[in-house]
Amino acid sequence: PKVNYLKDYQTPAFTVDSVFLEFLLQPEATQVTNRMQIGRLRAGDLWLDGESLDLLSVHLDGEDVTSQCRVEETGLSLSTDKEQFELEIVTRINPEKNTALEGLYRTSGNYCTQCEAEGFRKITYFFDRPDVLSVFTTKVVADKSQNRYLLANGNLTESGDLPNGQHYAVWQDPFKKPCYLFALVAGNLEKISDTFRTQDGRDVALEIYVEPRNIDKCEHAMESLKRSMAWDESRFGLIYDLDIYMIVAVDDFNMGAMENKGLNVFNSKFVLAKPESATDVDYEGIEAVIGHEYFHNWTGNRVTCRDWFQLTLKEGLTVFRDQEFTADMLSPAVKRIEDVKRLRSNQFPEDAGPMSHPIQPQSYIEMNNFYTMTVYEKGAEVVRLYHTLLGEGGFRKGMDLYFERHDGQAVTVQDFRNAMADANGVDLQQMHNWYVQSGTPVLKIESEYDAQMQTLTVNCEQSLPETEDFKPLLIPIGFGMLNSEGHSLQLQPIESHLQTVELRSETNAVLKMTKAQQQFVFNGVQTQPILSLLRGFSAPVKLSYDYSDQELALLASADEDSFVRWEAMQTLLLRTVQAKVAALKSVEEYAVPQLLVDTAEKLLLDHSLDPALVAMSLTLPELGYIGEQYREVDVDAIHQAHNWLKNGLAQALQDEWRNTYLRMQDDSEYRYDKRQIAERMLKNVALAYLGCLAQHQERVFEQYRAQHNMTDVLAAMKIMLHQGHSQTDQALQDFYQRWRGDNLVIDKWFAMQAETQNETALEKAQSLLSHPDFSLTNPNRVRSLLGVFARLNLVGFHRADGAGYQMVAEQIIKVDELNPQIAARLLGPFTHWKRYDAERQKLMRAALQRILDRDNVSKDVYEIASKSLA
Ligand code: B3K
Ligand code: ZN
Repeated sequence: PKVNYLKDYQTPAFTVDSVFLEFLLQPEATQVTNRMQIGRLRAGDLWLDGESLDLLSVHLDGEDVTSQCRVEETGLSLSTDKEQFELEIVTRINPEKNTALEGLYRTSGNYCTQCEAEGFRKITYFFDRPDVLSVFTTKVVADKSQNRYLLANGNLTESGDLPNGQHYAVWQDPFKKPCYLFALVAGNLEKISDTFRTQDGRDVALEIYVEPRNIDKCEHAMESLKRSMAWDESRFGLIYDLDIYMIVAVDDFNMGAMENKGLNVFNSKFVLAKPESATDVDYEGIEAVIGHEYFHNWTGNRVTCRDWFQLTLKEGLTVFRDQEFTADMLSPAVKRIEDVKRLRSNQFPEDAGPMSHPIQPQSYIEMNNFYTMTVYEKGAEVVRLYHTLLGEGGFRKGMDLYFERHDGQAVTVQDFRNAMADANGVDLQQMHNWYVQSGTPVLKIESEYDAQMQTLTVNCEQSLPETEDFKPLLIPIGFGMLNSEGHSLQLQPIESHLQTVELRSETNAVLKMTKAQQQFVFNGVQTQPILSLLRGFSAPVKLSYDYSDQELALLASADEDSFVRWEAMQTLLLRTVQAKVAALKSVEEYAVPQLLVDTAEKLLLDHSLDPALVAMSLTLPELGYIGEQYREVDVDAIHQAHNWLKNGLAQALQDEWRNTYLRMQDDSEYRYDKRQIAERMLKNVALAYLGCLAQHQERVFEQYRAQHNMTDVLAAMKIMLHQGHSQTDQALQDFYQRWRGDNLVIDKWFAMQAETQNETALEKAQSLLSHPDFSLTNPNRVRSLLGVFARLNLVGFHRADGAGYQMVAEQIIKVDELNPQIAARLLGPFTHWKRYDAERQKLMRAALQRILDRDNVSKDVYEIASKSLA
């Protein structure tokens, strides 16, 4: 397959000043007429991208030139030397047979589209690249009884009935856009409506379209949309631009959602919610994704990407914006920790594996493979660096200048950086190194205290382990010092360091590291201090600093930065698991350290703390994250040590867990608010520990039976499954009967079973494959069973005999025939084969080879499998 390189970028040879599209919708034979007004910028033939299209006719300024076109598998070319012309192309496509869910497809009998990244070429021949921007008019014609609503981008300008039970609608989008933002939806949906009054006094119609059975689950999405619009106005001064904003929820969708101009299409998982059927995590996800897609209207749509290598320009920035939105809606401290966890357990491994790439990749075979944690989440961390370095005011100035310069354009990450730099009169050239180097930087810190001079010297060293010729990064290091009582010390950098140490308050600083090695010195330090490092997780790096357990215990209970407190407690827990893993391999005895128990107890007894922070601090690190700490992952030992520590803490703090559980009980009606979420979180962490103890089993089942809300129900179910409680099967059956027919809840039913790690995990997953509700064509269902099993069920997937690998590989091959994007995603866990023992390596490689060695392997799967084996 062909490799695309950033270095080969060329500006477009033609402009499309306007395009008129007409769709005659038929499930198996939709006719698309595409009339473009084209202008020439450079000499040469005309090349239009197109895939899997039936070409019916081509007219150039009214003349039939169909027979002069050269049609290839990936597009069509035509010789002409005209400067300005009209080209009309008629093609036929089959939405019903489109199981790849890219281009125009059917879901539950409705029509919808997904064009990003390069799906528009499956609808018609076009310049399918983000730097060709055009004004779109879309006419949709369809059977009226089957398609009550006909939707496309922009404003509705005309509609009416036609003979033979047909009707039509014409939509006009006044804003120039690339074709990846095109959307069309038709079907028998129902909608809820609302309005939003903008800062400048315009009323925008808001509409959410869903399948009729879901109409009672849209309210939270609508409220989230209004909050997003208000937030973007107040935080960034960004106002919505069309008269209408539509969201459509569909059950079959490859990702979370899509920011098509004025007509977002969503995976129903990120729209539908009611307390009985959605968890706090679902509610937060909906608010975040609704926000994310809405924020794209400015960062992505009004200012778009020049080419796909710039993807992080819109995604990193928009993720940063949605993170800030959620932080403002809920709790900044909690949100920051959630994001760090996500980054570490998903992006760090990607950065360390065979698919490792910089946030600005330099080449791709299939662009869809680069919608990654690196481009999104690490990209957002890099945007956060500007924010940390420039401050909220400086960042805002940069954003303002970015829009002033580039509204209506397709630009690059350099353009963004230049706006940030110019608006603040600073040099940000060094930030470039974050865009072009892959891998997670290691930040090694050592400190020296001189009691005589009362100085503290902080020695910092950065490196990128896998990169030769590494170029130093600009790393802001959040910093503070504590005395042995846990009080913050005043910070006095020495005179010559005033440039590189930026004081944010008397006790809080940012050390600006620009060199491979750098020293920061503080005066007037009267006692040996305890360092608080990387406050707020101020950069996406791995910190190495030799803390004693006592220092960590102190930070966990006293630091002023909640990230550092959480991190210190997590490190203590991690160290304990690691010590147990080592002990399991020797004859040594090892007991849960008293210091750990005492620190945990302190947190549980300090009622002034945010319950969410206590809950997150006392949750054991995930198995995957623990595995990350080892060169060779011993799945069984880690699993065993993890369970051992959980049981140990359950025993040691029995009374505190019970008291906490009771203290966090709340029988009032479910609300999605900060306090309730935090209390449920801590309550369910306490219940998970209690669930380890036989005498508290009944409590878990009680919580299930109460059916108070899905957060509590699901927490109880997972504990029962994990502990193998005697009521588990009864609860599973009851859960299924209650919710059969509600796809999103049945997804949870599959996922919680797929996740449960025990000796029969694989057999369980296998039996679920033949459950009547399992389907290989629905991405959510595939992810719930196969995605969860391969990614989270380490015990089942990595079974020593290779049966786990074999089962997943077989399914990936089947999925690849239907939906290559989803198949490629499922490969993720296989790509980390180097981290396992020799025998497992062999088995994992064999599975990859089998997936790769097929005549009809998709380029999506080919790219990932071949790079992993190389
Ligand atoms: N921009 C889309 C993702 C498109 C993925 C294409 N395979 C959703 C988002 O990031 O908002
Ligand atoms: Zn996005």
